[in-house]
Amino acid sequence: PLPQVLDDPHEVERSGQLNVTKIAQGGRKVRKNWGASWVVLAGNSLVFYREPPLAAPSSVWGPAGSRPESSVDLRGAALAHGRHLSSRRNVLHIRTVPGHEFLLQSDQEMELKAWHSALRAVIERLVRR
Ligand code: I3S
Repeated sequence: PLPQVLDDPHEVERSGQLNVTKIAQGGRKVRKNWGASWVVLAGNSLVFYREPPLAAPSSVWGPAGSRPESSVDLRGAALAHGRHLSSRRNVLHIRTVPGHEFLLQSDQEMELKAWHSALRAVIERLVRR
């Protein structure tokens, strides 16, 4: 039989540390508050954790018992470069259907490009469903 993960709608597409700030909530601009988060892209969600997982790859959902700080539904989300929205380099801008907007940033260009591709692929796949 195929490994179960291939069938799992919550298969983790990507996870890693990024600098994150919310810039709008429900269409209303909010003050930036950049901070490092452990970010997990899985299923139709982007999930933010305060801390990276402690050790095992099986704990990509965060340390045992840890709850995400927040989570957004990527169905219908818009993804764009965020360079016009920040002085930082390598910035992505995500706007969700309910009007929550986030910037994701990494000092490592390749890392941010990989996130861009992974997010674009997931968002496109969700559109086709
Ligand atoms: O888009 P802004 O307003 O230029 O963003 C900067 C400010 O939010 C600033 O905070 P306060 O003005 O609230 O003190 C942040 O410290 C900066 O990091 C923000 O700009 P960057 O370019 O880092 O996204």
